[in-house]
Amino acid sequence: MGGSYINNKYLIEFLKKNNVKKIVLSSGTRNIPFISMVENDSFFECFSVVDERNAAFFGMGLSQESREIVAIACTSGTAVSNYVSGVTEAFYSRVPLVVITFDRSTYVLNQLETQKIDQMSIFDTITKSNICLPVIKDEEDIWYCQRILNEAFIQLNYNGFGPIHINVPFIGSTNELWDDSKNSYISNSIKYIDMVSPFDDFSEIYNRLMNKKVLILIGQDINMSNDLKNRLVSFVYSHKIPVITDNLSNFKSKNNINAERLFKALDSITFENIMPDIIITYGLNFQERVKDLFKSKARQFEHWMICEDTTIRDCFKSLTLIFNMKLDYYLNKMEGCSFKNDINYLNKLISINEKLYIPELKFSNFSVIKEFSKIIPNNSLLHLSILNSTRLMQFFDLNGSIKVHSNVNTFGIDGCLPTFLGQAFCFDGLAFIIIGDLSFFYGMNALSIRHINNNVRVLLINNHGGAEFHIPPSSREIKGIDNFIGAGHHFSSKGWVESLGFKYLSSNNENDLKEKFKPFISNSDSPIILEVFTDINIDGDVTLNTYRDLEKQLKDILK
Ligand SMILES: Cc1ncc(C[n+]2csc(CCOP(=O)(O)OP(=O)(O)O)c2C)c(N)n1
Repeated sequence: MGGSYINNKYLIEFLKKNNVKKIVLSSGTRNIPFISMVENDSFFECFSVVDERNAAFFGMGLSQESREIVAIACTSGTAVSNYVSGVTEAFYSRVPLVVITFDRSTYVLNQLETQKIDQMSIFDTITKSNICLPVIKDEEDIWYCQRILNEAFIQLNYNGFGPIHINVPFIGSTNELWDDSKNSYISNSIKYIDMVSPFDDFSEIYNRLMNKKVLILIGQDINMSNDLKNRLVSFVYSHKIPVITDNLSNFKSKNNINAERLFKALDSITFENIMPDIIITYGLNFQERVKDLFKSKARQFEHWMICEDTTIRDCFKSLTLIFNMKLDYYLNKMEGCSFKNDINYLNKLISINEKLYIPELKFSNFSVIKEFSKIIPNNSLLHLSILNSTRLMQFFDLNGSIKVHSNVNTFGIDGCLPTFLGQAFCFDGLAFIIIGDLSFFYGMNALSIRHINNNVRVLLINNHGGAEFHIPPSSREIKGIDNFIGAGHHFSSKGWVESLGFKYLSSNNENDLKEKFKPFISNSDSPIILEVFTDINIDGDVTLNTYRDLEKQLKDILK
């Protein structure tokens, strides 16, 4: 089977795995590889219907009476258009059809190629999933192809039945079909993703956990009730599971491991010391470095995700199981499970976590955030703006009563200030934002919103540019970094914020800052901004040196 046809091969494996035996085939060229494969495979029962309009209705009838999922497959062009009436009826009749359309290369749309139309837009409103397989050229294509096949087949019979559409571009010559030298990607195993619902029997899950090293990772979450938090704490204690978290997880337990300190200290070799067999994730986004390191070991562990919707988020390229349920259902279902993690694994991670520390820091954005992390009052709200404000605060463990937000999902510097002001308006207590100067000046118009209460506190770290771009060594190599990349400037917020009735405080050194923090964290009859000036190059150096220090600390700990 030639390289261009590997997507066909994967598609056929997914048909088999989902027990799709009946296939209605309509004659054509682009589907020759597929037809050759299925007609010579005894698993399939093939039907020939030349007219695609009849083929779709015929397939629907087969499915309705046999109660099986049925596939229909045709060539490109108006052959596909003729499927529309049958697939529309199947959609509204909730019949599980796998609609397979073969296609020319997606690059040649509108290029005067015969039998080439836009096949993806045709089924938008009448299928539960509408995917176009890649032509396989490398490992990334293999991962993507299998991921979207998993996505589509899960939709086929999840949350009600209905058709799915799979478009398969065909590139190359049919002669390659018999050319064994093009077999290079076939050896790759197929990775299926199982979806488990609260109604399923969990005994198989219990078995899969036995004798495995398990880690839990909690991503961004601001909605977990205290009751649920307590139940999750009991769960991780009784099963002896370490929990990787950051401040945005808004979850505390004695098994917590600080993601930022640990993962900044790890590299892909030292990571092997702590790699689990199974990582269970819950919540929204995770820190970048966590994703990078897990991806670097893709498929050497299993990723199980607890998640209320059916979107496949294969962020470590290792997803094998989705618990499609709320966290409390998951905890209920796990009540009968006697699994216990290797206690040495838990202890090792806790001990590393206790030993890693942030060294003494020169006055910089990092040191300002470190000092602030020590004094932020309990029961406050804290919004961390993109980028260093979020990243640097993650090195410090905040008190569990502080509610921590950040727009880390779209990661824009545009919305930090107005999002925070909305949150502060609804929050009963002091509300803080830590924000960089570019993010601040981007959103400063938001400060003129009339709905700002006296609980608002803005900690503006002004290093006159994007410190992100000043972390060496890249910053040293890029000439003129301040012109456009780091967008250097000499602005201050003073005039603007005072004109709006804010109390303005400023500082540029450690001792003075300690003094300024006192009114900043106290009640006041106006909102307050504290603008702290740091040096952007020192900020970059301090950040890099801290990363290097953590890496060294970890190597010493692991010796
Ligand atoms: C809307 C938007 N535009 C551009 C970016 C790219 N970007 C990421 S970080 C950053 C600089 C942020 O600088 P600043 O707010 O001063 O924070 P610092 O890195 O100095 O802490 C930029 C421009 C983005 N994330 N969002």
